[in-house]
Amino acid sequence: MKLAFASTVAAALLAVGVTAASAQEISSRIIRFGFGLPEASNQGRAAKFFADELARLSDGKLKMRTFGDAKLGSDVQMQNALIGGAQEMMVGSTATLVGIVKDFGVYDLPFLFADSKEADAVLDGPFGRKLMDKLEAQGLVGLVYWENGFRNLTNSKHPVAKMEDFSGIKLRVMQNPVYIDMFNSFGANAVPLPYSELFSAMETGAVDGQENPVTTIESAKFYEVQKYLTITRHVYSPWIVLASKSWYDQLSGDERKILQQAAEAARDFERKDSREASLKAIDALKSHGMEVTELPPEELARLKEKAQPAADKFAAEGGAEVLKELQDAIAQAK
Ligand code: TK8
Repeated sequence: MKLAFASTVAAALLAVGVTAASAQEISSRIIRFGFGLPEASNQGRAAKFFADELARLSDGKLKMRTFGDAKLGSDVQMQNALIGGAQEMMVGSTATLVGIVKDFGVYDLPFLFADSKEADAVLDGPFGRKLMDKLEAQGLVGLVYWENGFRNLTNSKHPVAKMEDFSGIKLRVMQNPVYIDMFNSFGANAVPLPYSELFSAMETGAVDGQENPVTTIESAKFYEVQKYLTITRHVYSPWIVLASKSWYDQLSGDERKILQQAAEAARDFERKDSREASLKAIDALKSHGMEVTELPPEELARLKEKAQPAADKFAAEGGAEVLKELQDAIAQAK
């Protein structure tokens, strides 16, 4: 009798335990998560980590399907698909958000962040959150920032060792006025293009060069079509993980919590992985035949000076306040 009672109690407790877990409101959902880089890249590895983490935290109910290589479209196309509710999630550049929230151009002003420690503090702090929150009125929800990284220049024409060497280079830039102004001021001929069209543009000679972090130059095999790499570190570029607001609004509180938790875990994984990869990338690029030029500090200073009008223009066209806020946040992070 006693034994039977004890096992009934045990069973009841077990049942309570089971109910507590399933009392979490989590529906079975498929989440399409798009990005531009290959699966075998820092972006692809973190996407996979994100999907696995989401499955683990939701007992397999939140099923994230990852689509690399811009299979769901370019960054701009995906942003619009999210706004329209045709796609659930993506990770992509903040730079191409300027058409939606102009203030996002602030991250693209050159030579702002000294290192990734400063970037992490600012992006994960109140400044980064406040800027993200401006997306909501436009139909997007920002979850976290990942690291794209410090951008460097490549081209197929000649080594770039000083400002004058930019002249005559047709250079693909992101679809963002700060980049266009900045590289034109260096003397290049800036051509805005979606990332998804970049490789073939370099292959066919439609453009001579581009600028991206060394991790991307390696994983996207730009060394097959670009001979010269110059370490400029002109901009620290974040990636942003976005959700469709119309989709996100349908999620329960528990689902949102899990989504945020998984996105943050993936962010931490991604930053560590990207930083490790970027330490090895330059040697890998050399072994693929790229010629690497370091820009001396005085040339970097000249670039910085030349880029000032691009920053002034951003400030003059409504960006003064957000720029000041970012500069203050960086000063605090130092
Ligand atoms: C990938 C892009 C890429 C970015 C660019 O979709 O466009 O050059 O650096 O990472 O977001």
